Amino acid sequence: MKNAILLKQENLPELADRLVTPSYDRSKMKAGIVHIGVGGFHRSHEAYYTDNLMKEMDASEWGICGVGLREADRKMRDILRSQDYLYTLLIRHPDGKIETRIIGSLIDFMLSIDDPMAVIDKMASPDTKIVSLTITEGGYNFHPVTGEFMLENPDVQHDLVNPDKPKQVFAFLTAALKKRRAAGLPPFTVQSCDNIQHNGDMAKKMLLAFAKAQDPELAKWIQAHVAFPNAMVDRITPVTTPKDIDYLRDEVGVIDMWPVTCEPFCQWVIEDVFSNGRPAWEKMGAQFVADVTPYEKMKIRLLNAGHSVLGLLGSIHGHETIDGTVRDPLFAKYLRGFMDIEATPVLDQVEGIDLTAYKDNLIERFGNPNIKDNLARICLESSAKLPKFLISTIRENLASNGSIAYGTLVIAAWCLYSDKGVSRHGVALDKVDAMKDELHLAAAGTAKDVLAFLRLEPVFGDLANNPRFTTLYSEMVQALYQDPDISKLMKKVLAGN
Ligand code: CS2
Repeated sequence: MKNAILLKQENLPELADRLVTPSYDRSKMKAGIVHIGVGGFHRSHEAYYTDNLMKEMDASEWGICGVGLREADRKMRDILRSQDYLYTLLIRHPDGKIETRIIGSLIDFMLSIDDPMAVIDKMASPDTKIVSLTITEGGYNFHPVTGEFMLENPDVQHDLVNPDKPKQVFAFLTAALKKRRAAGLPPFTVQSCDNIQHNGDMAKKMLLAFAKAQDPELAKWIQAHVAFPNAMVDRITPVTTPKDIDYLRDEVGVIDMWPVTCEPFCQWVIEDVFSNGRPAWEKMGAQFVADVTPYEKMKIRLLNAGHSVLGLLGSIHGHETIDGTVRDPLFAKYLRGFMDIEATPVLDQVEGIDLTAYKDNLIERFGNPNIKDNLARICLESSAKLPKFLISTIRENLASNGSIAYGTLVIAAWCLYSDKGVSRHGVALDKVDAMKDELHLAAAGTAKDVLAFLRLEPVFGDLANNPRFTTLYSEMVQALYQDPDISKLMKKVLAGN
């Protein structure tokens, strides 16, 4: 292999012989989008669609300025800055083919902790037309049971009295919208790209709650003028590994310190309501629809919940990746049973979508042997994910007298996972969760009180009071504590249906 070349703007002409590079003039680009939360997913999805568009037509007003709100974002900022905000996307196909392309749509990156005012000014700039978000399910600061904004959060309390030095996202949006209104500028659109049903409505509710507490007049203006399109986003994007970096250096000849790997599949369904214009993403395959509800529910209750089913059961069993787990026939059968018997009956019909084909395709996507999606990534922040992905399905089945066994076993496995934190072989599991301590404490009470885990009201609400659920859960959790070989219980669930 020829000498590897550093990923930088000035090296793009030379790199063009080795991989696909941005063919457009990056020097002319302005940041029409400010994006909060630049992780792998933003870089494989929104930034990818936008890069595609830039290749196709003049979309220079839609460059992206990334924003990080946490100290943990510094490394990404430093690496991207040193690479002129360029990075490589490795699209790994199931047959082993790897497409490599350099994405050029990201043109800047700011860290709010270094200079919060600069971030507010950027959002308030006339160039900015959209502020998009991937702040994770937990980032919206809503109470998991009541769904209300949690004003008592210490960061929120801080932000209410420090509007010029905010910490959390809703204070930045509020401060920037205030400036725009004062300057007579149209508001930007707030575009959520997180896996939450009605993510736009959720962003709106949270922002209005904060703005109302800080400036009720402004809240009214936001309510009347700011658009919050709901959207369904989809592309499986595992955590970048050193192997990705080595592959690019050794096989492709580009030195990129933080590339992104993803699957070929990509989907974005968006409601077409924008307050200040939008890129023509539909030219690149995004679907603009009047109502995204059925699409988002289908995706969250099948794909994300399917991930959680494999993630928690697979971790306890000693599997490591999604593809490895779904290739185990027992797990594949269980996943399909969960999807067909528990998730599908509570879904709405999606016009033009064949749910059977969608599920077949999901199982194929999960099985892509070149996407090594670690179960640890799937299980992280389960306390924010499961209420949305899985517990809602259990709840709806309880209401309609539908089957709950598949989902209930996942909750029992989550209890064991939170309590013991090891697979059945005794290998430690990597637990990352904002509620890690509460989860552990609650789960550890199981020996004395079999429903102890369910008493974690912010996660389970009143499920502990539902006799049909608690009877089954108690049986399962007791059996699992006696013998952590989850496959036995999985077989039992399968046999019962
Ligand atoms: C995963 C998602 O976070 C999770 O548990 O299910 O990150 C999933 O990979 C994406 O939503 C795919 O679009």
